[in-house]
Amino acid sequence: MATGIGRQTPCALLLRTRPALNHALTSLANPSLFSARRLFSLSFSSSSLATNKQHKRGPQPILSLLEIGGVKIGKDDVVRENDPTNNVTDSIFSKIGLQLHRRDNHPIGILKNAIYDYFDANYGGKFIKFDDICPLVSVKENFDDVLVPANHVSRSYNDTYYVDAQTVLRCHTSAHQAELLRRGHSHFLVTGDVYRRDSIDSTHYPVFHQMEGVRVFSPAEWIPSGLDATSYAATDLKKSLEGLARRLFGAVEMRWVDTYFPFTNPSFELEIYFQEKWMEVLGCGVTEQEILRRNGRLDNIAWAFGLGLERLAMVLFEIPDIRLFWLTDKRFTSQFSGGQLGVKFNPFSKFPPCYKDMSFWINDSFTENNLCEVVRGIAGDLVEEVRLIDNFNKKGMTSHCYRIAYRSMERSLTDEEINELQLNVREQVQSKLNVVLR
Ligand code: FA5
Ligand code: MG
Repeated sequence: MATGIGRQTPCALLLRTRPALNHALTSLANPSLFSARRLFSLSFSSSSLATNKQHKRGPQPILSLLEIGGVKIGKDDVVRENDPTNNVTDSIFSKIGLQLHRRDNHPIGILKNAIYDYFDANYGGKFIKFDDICPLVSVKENFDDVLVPANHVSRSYNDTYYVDAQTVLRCHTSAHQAELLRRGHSHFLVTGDVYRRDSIDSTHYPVFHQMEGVRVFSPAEWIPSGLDATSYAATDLKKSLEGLARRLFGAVEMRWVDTYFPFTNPSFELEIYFQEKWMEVLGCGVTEQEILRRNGRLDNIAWAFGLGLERLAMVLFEIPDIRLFWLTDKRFTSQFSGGQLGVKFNPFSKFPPCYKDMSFWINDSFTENNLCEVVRGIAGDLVEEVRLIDNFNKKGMTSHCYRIAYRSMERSLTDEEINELQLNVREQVQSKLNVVLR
């Protein structure tokens, strides 16, 4: 199950980490065990200000040295196999710098531009846009600055990709809220790639894209309304996001759900009915006063939201599986072009899935995210879903049975190929997760 940034599971932090990383976590109390180096100067380059320039970018080769938003990133700095403070994998590194949101002919880029247009039209161009801020951020920026409690599950090595004990691949664009508020911005949008260790299914992927929106109000704005500041901001927030949803989707079934985020109160999620289920597409709320106070906005009130761009694009373009966004296959990419919102994805013939079940006795450190990381490490995007289908206890031991669905987006898989993948998965699940296969 995905936990997300909002929900708090008590005591989950230390219990749900992979064995090799338990050491890192228990050692966190002793900073001298770590080279406390900060790898990256987290500067905002002037090019992080998005312009309306049309970028024409094709698929890019995987490089071992990247430059994003003026920050240089070497592969060896981000992926270090034998360092227990690091849990970034090669496949995650291969996604850094691809910036699907900056490709004007990609569904994610098309959607970003449509949302820009909505805010420009409704707020007279007041919202400043950032879409090239480096995804490597400090633990402080990702968590502390937005009041994520010290024991919140999202801080665990099980949920977040750590580059070292002080640096993570941002797990949400909220990591940039505090800095931008401090810089005096009152209306801003931040779009970027975000990274999470998560479950595997058609709406979850370990790298996805979010757009953060923040609007700060001064007392002169809410006082005439007769509403208290919080109700004023909450009403404006919902109105703004409902307007956006109507603009993008026209008539679509949606509902507001009350939720919890450490950085907003009240907090809400918007869900849209898609593929016969309610799908959560965004989180939002009225910014905690403490965040405004710390960043020099004592007398103000603000709202903030974080949109899941893949989820919205799935609804908009009728894209049934989140893995499709990463295809460089022309049969996918040629279907979309800049500014065209009305296009519906036309699936190239649907290839059959193949299901493989595996049962094992788990241990205390077993987590589904760790299992998914192992499966993805072997099968990559050929894995469509990893689902717990049976769970029982016997003599103090717990058995899990997972069903893995393999399916290529581009071609038919052979039995031989799948059997080999599954054999590898069984071996590595046993050796890396220390579970006992049944
Ligand atoms: C957040 O990330 C908050 N930072 C959002 C926010 C910002 C709330 C500002 C309040 C104020 P959450 O973990 O729910 O919240 O993620 C936000 C959205 O990202 C989700 O609604 C969903 O659309 C999308 N999302 C989350 N996990 C995944 C995933 N693994 N794959 C694809 N999309 C995801
Ligand atoms: Mg959520």
